[in-house]
Amino acid sequence: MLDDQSLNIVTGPFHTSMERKKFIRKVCLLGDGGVGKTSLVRRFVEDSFRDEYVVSFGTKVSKKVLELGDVELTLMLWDILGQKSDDALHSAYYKGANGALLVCDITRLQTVEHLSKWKESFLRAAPGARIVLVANKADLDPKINVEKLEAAAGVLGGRMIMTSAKTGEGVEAAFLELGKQIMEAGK
Ligand code: G3D
Ligand code: MG
Repeated sequence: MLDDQSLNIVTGPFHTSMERKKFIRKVCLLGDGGVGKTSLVRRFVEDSFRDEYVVSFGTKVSKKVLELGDVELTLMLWDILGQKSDDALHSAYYKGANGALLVCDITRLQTVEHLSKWKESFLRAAPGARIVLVANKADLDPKINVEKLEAAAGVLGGRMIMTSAKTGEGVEAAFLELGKQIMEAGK
């Protein structure tokens, strides 16, 4: 089958620009207060962060464009400023979400224990959304052993991506993984 690229070759140099398919998807940041959600978004979005956000009702929305092969994927990143997984208002923010980063902090066991609650309430409002698990603050001494993290990840049905919003380790990889999963799910 001919794809866009092979068509360009057939039709010669006058049609060399690759047609990009554009998508916009909504992503939520989930996890206890202080795990590093806002810091991860800031690290990922970098300099455009200051220009591209809207604050309303305790939610900050920033934008990041990913290039995934011939797909241009715009992620709208919803950073909910509330701190508790059982906050009834959250479900309104989750509606229409295509994915979430589910974030814990490797220096606080409680934040790992609360992940399933965040996941449940999110999926109730956004069934079918994709979730990527993130263990943040990898630059600090872990207070949770690897086995415990792996066990938690197993229960939640994925693997944890270690990140540090401080050094940047794993941050791009985590958002990229989510972007890919969202595009896969949409096929
Ligand atoms: P939240 O949005 O999930 O509530 P924040 O979390 O992004 O506000 O981060 C909470 C605190 O953790 C902040 O410190 C922030 O600098 C710190 N933090 C976030 N990510 C990392 C990380 O990867 N490594 C380290 N060492 N610290 C991190 P303050 O002192 O401002 O409260
Ligand atoms: Mg925050």
